Formats: sequence, C-alpha cells, structure tokens
Amino acid sequence: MLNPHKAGTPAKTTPVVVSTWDHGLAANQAAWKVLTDGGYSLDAVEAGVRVTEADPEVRTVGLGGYPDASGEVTLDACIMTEAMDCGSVAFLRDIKHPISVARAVMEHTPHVMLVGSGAQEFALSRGFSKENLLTAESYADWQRWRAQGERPKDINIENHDTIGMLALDNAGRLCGACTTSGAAYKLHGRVGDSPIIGAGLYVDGAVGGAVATGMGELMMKTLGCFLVVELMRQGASPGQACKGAVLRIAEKLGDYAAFQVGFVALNCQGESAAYCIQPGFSYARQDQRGAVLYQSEALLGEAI
Ligand code: SD4
Repeated sequence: MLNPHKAGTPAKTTPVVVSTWDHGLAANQAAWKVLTDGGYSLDAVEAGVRVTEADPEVRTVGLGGYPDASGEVTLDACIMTEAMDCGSVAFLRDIKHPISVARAVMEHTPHVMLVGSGAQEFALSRGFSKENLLTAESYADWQRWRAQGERPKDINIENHDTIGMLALDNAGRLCGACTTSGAAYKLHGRVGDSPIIGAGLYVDGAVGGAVATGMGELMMKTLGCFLVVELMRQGASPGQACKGAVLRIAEKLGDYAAFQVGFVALNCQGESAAYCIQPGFSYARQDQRGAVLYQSEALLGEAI
C-alpha cells in the first residue's frame, strides 16, 4: 500500500479521488463508492471527509479534534465545485459535520461563508444537531498542555492532519472539500486556511484543484491553493504546481522552515501529486488501479 517513491500517475484516469494524510485512505473509500456508482464528485468528497470528521481517533478533524487554548473544539471547513460554487464555515462549535454545513451554506444561502454562532444557528435551522465534540482523550491532552503553560509556536509540525480531498468523477467534474479542527491549542477565535477559498482549497473545473494542510497562516499569506491551480492553468503539472506554491512560501516567508505545509493537486486529466516543506507528509489516492498511499516530496529533504 505504501509507495515510497514519487507520486507518478498516468493521465486520463477517471474516476479518481485524492486526499491528505494516511486517514485519506479510509475517507477515499467512501468517496470511491460514490464515484464508482456513477455519482457526482461533490457527493463523493462530502461523503469521504465525513468519515474523518466522525472518527474520534483522528484528533485534528471534527469529533475528537484537539480543542483551542480555551478548551473548546472549533471547526473550519469548505467545499467547492467545478462550477465555482462554494460554501464555507469557520469557528463552528458543537456540530460534527462542518463539511455538510458548508455545503448547505453553498446550496441554501446567497453567501459563501458563515462563522461562529451564526454558522451554528444556520446549521441548527437546517436540521443539524448539537453534540459535544470534546472527547475524554482530547480533554486530557489539553489539560496536560495547559499544565505546561504557554509553549512557543511548536504547533508547527505536530497535529496538522486536516483532511482535504479532491475528486474527479466519470463526467469529468472536479470538486473538493477541506475540513479541520485547526491547529491544536490555537487562540480562541483563530480561523485557519481550511475554510478560506483559495488558501485551504481551490478548484477550477477547467484546470484542476488543490488542497492544503499544515500551518494555515502560511497558506493564508500566499493564497497557496489558488496559486497551485493558477500554475496548473499556466501549464505546470500537479507536482510542479505544488512545488511552486511551497517555493513561494519559502521565498516570501522567512520563518517557513519552522513549519509544515503540504499541498495536494489533481488536474482534470486525473494526474495528481503533492509537495511539502518537511518530510513526512503523505497523501492517499484511489483510482481503478486501487488505493495507494504516497509520500510527498519535501523541500527540506527526501521523503521517508
Ligand atoms: C490550520 N491547516 O488550521 C489547518 C491545520 C491543519 O493539517 O492542517 N492541518 O492551520
């Protein structure tokens, strides 16, 4: 399953789904079922990332996610279609599936983004229910963190396991989704890149899409996913485009080496690749040939 080599993928393979990190394998399976049933890639990415949102063992997304500094789990998510429709929620509390709320924002409001209590009220009005997302394990970890006092910015590499997913269906429609509990022990009220269209996710149905994971502030400063898609529009392969966005970060942001950032891109031909700052970022791909976990190439060293 684990492919230690670079992610080289053949062209013209549909359907296909790719997503961030090892937990992308399980999420891809749910998406794959939708895709192989002839479904829409929008339904596929929603179904896929809901698996991760519902898994309390994944401590960086949805239920069981690490809380913020004040001990509250606050969630960010967004979704985007091949037709540039998009929806987003940020600083959402007590709702297990922020991706579905983001989709509801897209489909049932004239807006792109709702945040905080407004997002929660909207979710409740659409039939979502409130539940406690802070598991005993995440609470215990937060208590331990708090007992240590304020730490320096060492949330850079650990605990960055947002699920971002891109899928291309049999009709050639490419959609994406991104959902996270954000950086562990972030300041209360902090919103990262994951719900920001262009930062944590971007899709152009004629070109391809990109999702990001890692320290969100770096993607927000460079609008990383938008850049990846624009580079593909100019002719870059997914791998070249992801590398281009990481190089932009390295060129512009002096402290980049202290952080992890990873991009995954999928173009409309079904080719995918990833690139990151630190070694250790994986991404999962599923197509007719099966499920594969790839190790991303990294700016600061060879993939392990
Ligand atoms: C954030 N990008 O809130 C998210 C966290 C994360 O993979 O990716 N992790 O900054």
